[in-house]
Amino acid sequence: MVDCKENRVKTKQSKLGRTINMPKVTATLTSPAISCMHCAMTITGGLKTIEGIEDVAVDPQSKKVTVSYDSDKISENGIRAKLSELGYPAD
Ligand SMILES: [Cu+2]
Repeated sequence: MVDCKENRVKTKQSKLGRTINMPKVTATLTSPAISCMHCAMTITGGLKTIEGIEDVAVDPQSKKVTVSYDSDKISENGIRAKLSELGYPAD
């Protein structure tokens, strides 16, 4: 009887461990200060130092920054704050 109960608890725990999925979010921000590929490289390099940011794509022509991130680790506001710090505040 006791063994049976323990097994049930173990099964429940492993199931919970499996269902944890990373909440991946993609945000697109526009920063008018972006003017060339050098800006794009500064932004990409700067944002990638933040834990939780997985992918950064900057298009100097449209002045858009597309960021994929783990919303458990960083928020869109956190990304905006970093962009401002780098000299490229988003609209
Ligand atoms: Cu530039």
